[in-house]
Amino acid sequence: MQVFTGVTRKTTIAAVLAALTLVLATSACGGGSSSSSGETTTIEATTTPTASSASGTLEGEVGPGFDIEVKQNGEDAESVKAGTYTLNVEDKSDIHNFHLIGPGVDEEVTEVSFKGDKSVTVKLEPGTYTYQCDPHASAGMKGTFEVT
Ligand SMILES: [Cu+2]
Repeated sequence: MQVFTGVTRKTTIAAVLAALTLVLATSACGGGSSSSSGETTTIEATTTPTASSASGTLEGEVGPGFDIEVKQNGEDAESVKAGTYTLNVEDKSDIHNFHLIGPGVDEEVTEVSFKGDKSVTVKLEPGTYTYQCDPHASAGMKGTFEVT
């Protein structure tokens, strides 16, 4: 390329065209190779969940017998990452309620007389959370899980 730039000034159109052709060829070639490496960064809009705070779903169930439980991914919730969760409660009895108590949360999701499904959003912070049926908590109708 340097050789041509020196010459172009006093050369014929043909030579200039030849030089241009060469420049085009070179730039095309260079463009081709640079496109693989220096290609404009296509920012992919992949929604990466923020690693700092988890989110997800917890399943609560109370009744029809004297049972109460909270599950995550189909297993008894024992250790849950801090974050915002949708808590789906299935209350199968009108003699029990579902009450979640812990750091920042004191939520009676279903009342004793209520029977059916209810969903709430809860923000869980590190600590111990207790879920219980209030009328029968003293009889052991309760459980806990840790939020880390
Ligand atoms: Cu109960």
